[in-house]
Parts: sequence; structure tokens; C-alpha cells
Amino acid sequence: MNDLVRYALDGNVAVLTVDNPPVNALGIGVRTGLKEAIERAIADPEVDAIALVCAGRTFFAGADIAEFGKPPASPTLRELHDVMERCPKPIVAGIHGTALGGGLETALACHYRIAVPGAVLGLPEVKLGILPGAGGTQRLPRLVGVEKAIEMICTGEPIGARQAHQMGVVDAVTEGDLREATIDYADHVAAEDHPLPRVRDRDRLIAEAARRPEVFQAAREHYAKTRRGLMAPQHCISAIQAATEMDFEGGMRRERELFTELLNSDQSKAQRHFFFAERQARKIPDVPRDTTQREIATAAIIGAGTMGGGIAMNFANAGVPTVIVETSQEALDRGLGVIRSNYERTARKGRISDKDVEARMALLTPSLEFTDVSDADIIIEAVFENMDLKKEVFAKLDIIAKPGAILATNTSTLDVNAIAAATARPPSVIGLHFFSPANVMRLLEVVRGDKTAKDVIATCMDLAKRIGKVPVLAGVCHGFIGNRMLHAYFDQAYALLYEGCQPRDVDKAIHDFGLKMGPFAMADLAGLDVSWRIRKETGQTQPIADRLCELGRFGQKTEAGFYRYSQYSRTPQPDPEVAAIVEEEGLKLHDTRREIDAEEIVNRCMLALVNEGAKILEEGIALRASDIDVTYVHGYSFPVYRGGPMFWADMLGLDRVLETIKGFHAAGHGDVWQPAPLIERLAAEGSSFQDHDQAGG
Ligand code: T1G
Repeated sequence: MNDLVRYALDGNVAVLTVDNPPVNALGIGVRTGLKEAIERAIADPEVDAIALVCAGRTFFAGADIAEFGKPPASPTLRELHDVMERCPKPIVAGIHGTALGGGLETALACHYRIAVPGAVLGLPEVKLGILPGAGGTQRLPRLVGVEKAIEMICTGEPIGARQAHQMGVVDAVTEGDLREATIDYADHVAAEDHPLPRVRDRDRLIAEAARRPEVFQAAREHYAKTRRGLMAPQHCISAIQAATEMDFEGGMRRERELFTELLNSDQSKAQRHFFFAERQARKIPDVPRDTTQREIATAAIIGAGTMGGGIAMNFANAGVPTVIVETSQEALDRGLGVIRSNYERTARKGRISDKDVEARMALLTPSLEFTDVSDADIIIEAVFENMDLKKEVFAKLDIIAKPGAILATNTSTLDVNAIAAATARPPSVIGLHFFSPANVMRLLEVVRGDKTAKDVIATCMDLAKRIGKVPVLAGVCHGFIGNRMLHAYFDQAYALLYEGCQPRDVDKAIHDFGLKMGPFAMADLAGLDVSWRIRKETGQTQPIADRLCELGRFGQKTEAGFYRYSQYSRTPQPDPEVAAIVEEEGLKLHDTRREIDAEEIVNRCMLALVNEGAKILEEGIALRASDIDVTYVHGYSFPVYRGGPMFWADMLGLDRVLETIKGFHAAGHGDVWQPAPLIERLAAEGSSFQDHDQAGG
């Protein structure tokens, strides 16, 4: 054995305990140790059955993702599963924590499975741009039927132990000590006198499904819409369909072919990059993991508007009692009303119960008294985006808030240092920039001020996970990471309108590239009046948008903006009135209007993000290029199968990126196309943003 797999005898049961922290990934060491342990148990006359459990916080969380891309080492998971399935003595898997991917596939290769109530089981490989490659697409449908298998495998969402028991994925749910229960179960089944149940032999459900091939076509159409642009869900469906058209071995071969195709795809490389990027984003080099944190048991939100209400819901969802303060009863009632209707809508969709709605509403305390925030551990200000107003609020909070309270601002652009300076406790001031709708969008920009204390940063980075957010640390500059880059992106989108495009041309190219919507449909959703007011306050102009706003066209909320919207649908309709305004304003800046193809539109908009992103990296506003990728995928619907703007640029090759940027500069598209020095340096070295990250920036 090796030190990753322990072998012990408990009566006539061989107990195999795998211990490979942090998540018992099924790396080569574990596979080797397991195979040797099972062969030893088979050969041991004292042994009648085998109990397989994992030490630490979880059962196997899957194959070792870090081994991907390396030559497969034997025993592979399939070879190990063959040994397990052909084992003449019953193998019982005892599941706790997460049985995911290769972990669940390993359990399905056992003869029996039991789980504790809190365990979750799933095949999330599709989130890595692959599919379950160790028999999951062949064994799971044999247990749960093709419809449920398609749903579990194409969404990658796990199920709980009780649901798994109802579906027959696990044979029992134990309330007791898992190790003892697994041994007892093994001892019990060893005494039974019938052939060992192998999942691979269960053909009833797939034979029945073979008569309903339309199920697969319907699934293809559904996931082509709901997982637009992603290859993996479609391959998952093909693999499951193979289970209904071939025998087990044939299906396993087809699964392997489809798995290998995905594993070598750019999409999977991007999604695997993104898996680790999300985890890297939590690590702050100068804020050690064990930094003492401030306790967050209660919260308070200043402002019950769209953002304040959404932010409060995150805390209620996490079970944190939260006070919401407003200046008028009417505003307070409106805010709480929106929160309740959001919860009721979620309950109607069956995602939470009516009881949950009441429980979460009960955690929210509306108030008109600023002093009611005095006991809160964290206070988040979400008032109107105006510096004077924010300074006034923070000056008041400085007096009222208890010592040690964290004072956070939800500003999306303003100077957090200036806001902190309005208090006598800048170390306790931090930016927590939520994205709208705040109860839905997963990204949280954690903005570190010059004086923000490390324990405040550590507390907020972990708090983000607690309230279901993915945190990215940003330094202070106008617009932090996300919105600063978005400015460069919009500048190019507008420039394309002046040069020859119409809003639908730009939006179609960006939508086809993979974003949920293009810049102008997005502007209509956010409301054109917001940025119009800021332009007027700062003396800036954007002629096309200014003319639309002067006509009262503020976007979806006025059923007219860059597009027209009917009362009953949010589908943008091109409007000849806008087309005329775009042409007129364009010809004021350029003598003629030119044809611009989708490739140039994409390059202008996306490389504007990349070039600005590189400057943000150079200035240390972002710690890593991969943090920028996390920001854009979770905050701005950048397609995860491209890995984020910086990873996308790496896949293009920074030499080609530099050449294109220089080309735009030479074509007179403005100094914004001065290449970022970091891109010039990395291209010259033949390096990438990933190399830059690995070198520690
Ligand atoms: N391989 C390698 N490292 C892994 C890993 C894995 N499968 N899962 C987690 N880690 C690392 C992670 O990078 C982090 O490292 C640490 O463990 C803690 O993770 C054939 C091919 C289990 C729900 O997709 O979803 O099986 O940052 O911070 O938030 O079909 O990790 O500390 O250095 O995420 O408590 C399928 C992936 C693989 C599950 C725990 N399995 N993991 O979440 O901790 S493909 C998955 C997770 C496969 C087969 C195929 C989560 C978790 P570090 P963490 P967490």
C-alpha cells in the first residue's frame, strides 16, 4: 500500500481508507494504492467484503484535474473500476462530503453505496468542458434513466443524499458513524447469497430508452439554447445516447472517444483554466490564509434601492440578521416589497419553499433610524453614486458604528480612499462592489483602499464565499477592474457606430462571440439616463447616446433606447429613427461610412478589454490576469468556454494580439490603441499572461 490508502481489517471486512487532502482527488497515487488494496483483500481468505471510505472533509471529489493534459498513467480510473466491478467480494462505498466526477464514477463501480444525509453526489465534468470519462455516462443512466442522467450530466449540478437514495444511486442513507455503518453494511451483504449487483448489468432503463430516441434530440435543442456555444453538453448527450444503442463495452469506447475530443478542445482548456482561476482569486499574497478575521454575525445595509435590496438578500440567504435603513417609509416599503416579490418568484419556481421566504424576510429588519446600525458587524452603504453623499454617510457611520465594525461602500466607480478619509477609521473601510442584480450576479469586487487592514480584507474575501459570491481583489482606480475595462470596451463599440456600424451589427457580433448580449442591448437594459447624468455632471459627451436621451429614449424602461421594445417583450427591435441618428452623427466625424465585418468588431471590443486589462495588471490594480478573467466571466457574462479576456488573448498568442493592436493604432483608431507595455514585453519574450501570473506578476 502507499500512505494515501490505508488497509485495515475489521472482523471479516477489509476497510480501505483513502487520505489525500484536501479533497481526495483520484490522482495516480490514490489509484495505485486502491488497486493494490483491493487485490490484497481479494487474496485475503479472512476477507468476505470491502468497505471503502475517505478520510478528511470529503469522499473523492473527482479525478485530479491537475493531471489533465499529462500522459495517462496506469492504473487509470477505468482499469481500477474494472478490478472493483469484477471483485468477487462485495465492495461498499461510504460517502460523505462530495462524491463528484470520478469520485461518483468510482462509487458506481462499487457493488453498494451508502451515504450520510449531508453528502452531495454529482458529475460536474461538463463545467470543465469535458464529460464523465470513467463510465459515468454509461452507468448513471442505467441507475436513474436517461432523462435524469442527461439533466445531472449536462448541468453538472449535484444532488443530495436523500434524493440519490430515492433515485437508487445510493442504497442507504445512514445517520450514524459512516465508517461503522459502511463496515456493517459490507458485513451484512457479504452474508447474502446472490450474485453481486453490478451497475453495468442493469439494462432495463436504457433498453426502454432506446425506444424513445426523440428524448436526445429534445435535449440537444434544450442545451443548445440554455448552454449556448458550449460543446460539452452536446457530447454528453451523445455519450448517454450511446449507452442505449451499444452494449456496455461499446458505450465505454464511445464515451472515451468523446471524452478525448473534449479534453483536447480549447473550450475545456479555457474552463479548466477558469476552475483554478476562481480558486486563485481567493489568495492574496500579503494576506495569509490564517489571518485572524473579524466576526460577522450581523449586517446592515444603508439604502433599500435596487442594489441595497439585492445585497440584503444575500445576507438573508446566508442566515445573517440584517438591518436595512432608508430615509423614507415609502422608499423602505418599496425596497422590502421588491425583496419579498423576488423571493416569492423564486418560491414559485420551486427553488425555495414558502417557509424559506418567511424565514428570510424575518431576518431583514427595516428601519428609518440610522442609529439602528450601531451593533452591526458589517455595514454596507448602497446609496446614490455621488461622492458628497457617500462621504456624508461615512462620516455619520464613523460616529455610530461600533468599534471593529467593517464599513463597506458599494460604489462602482468612486475613490474608496476619499470615502475612507471621511472617517477616523480608514483601516476598517473597504469597497464591496456588487453587480446588478446583486442577489443574482456572483461576482464581488473587493476594493482594497490604501489603508484597508489585512484582517478586513481576509474577512471580506471569506464572507464573499459565505454569501455565495466569487471575490476578486481590486485596487483603487476609476471603475476598479471591471468597469474601467468596460469603459474601453464601450468606447470602441461607439467608435464602430460612428465609423459604419449600426447597434445591431455590433451586438450581433458580440453575441455570436458568446456574451449574453452586446453593448447596446446591455446599455438599454441598464438605462441610458444613468451614464447621461454622469456625462452631464462631468462635461463629457457621447453624441449618439445624448441625442437618444434628449428624445427620452432611456432604454428598456422607456421601451425605446438604441432599440425599440414592445410592451410585452424585452426583444430589441432595430429602429430606423436610431439608424438615422447614428448615420448623421457618424458623418459628422468621418467623411464616409465603411463596411466593418464581425471579426473586426470582436477584435476592437475584446482587444480593448485586453489592452486595458494589461495596464490594470501593470498598475497592480488586479493581482493576476486570471482575476480579470474571473471578473469578466462572473460580472459581464464573458463566455466561460473562452476562459475570460486575458486567457482568450493568450490562446490567440500575444504576438498576434500585439500586431492587431498596433494595426488599429496605425489605422488611426486613436491613442487608446497604444499597446500596453506589458503586452509588448510578454510578446517580445514569447510569454503569456499565464506565464506572467505564474511568475507572480
Ligand atoms: N483535482 C485537483 N484539485 C482539486 C480538485 C480536483 N478534482 N478539486 C479541488 N481541488 C483543489 C482546489 O484547486 C483547491 O486547491 C483545493 O482542492 C480545495 O478546493 C474521469 C475526468 C470539491 C466542491 O469537478 O468542485 O473526475 O486552491 O477551494 O470550495 O470523469 O473543489 O487550495 O490549492 O474548491 O470547499 C470532477 C472539483 C473532476 C470537482 C470543494 N470533479 N472540485 O470545494 O474547496 S473531472 C470536479 C470542486 C473528473 C472523470 C473526470 C470543489 C469541491 P487550492 P476548493 P471548496
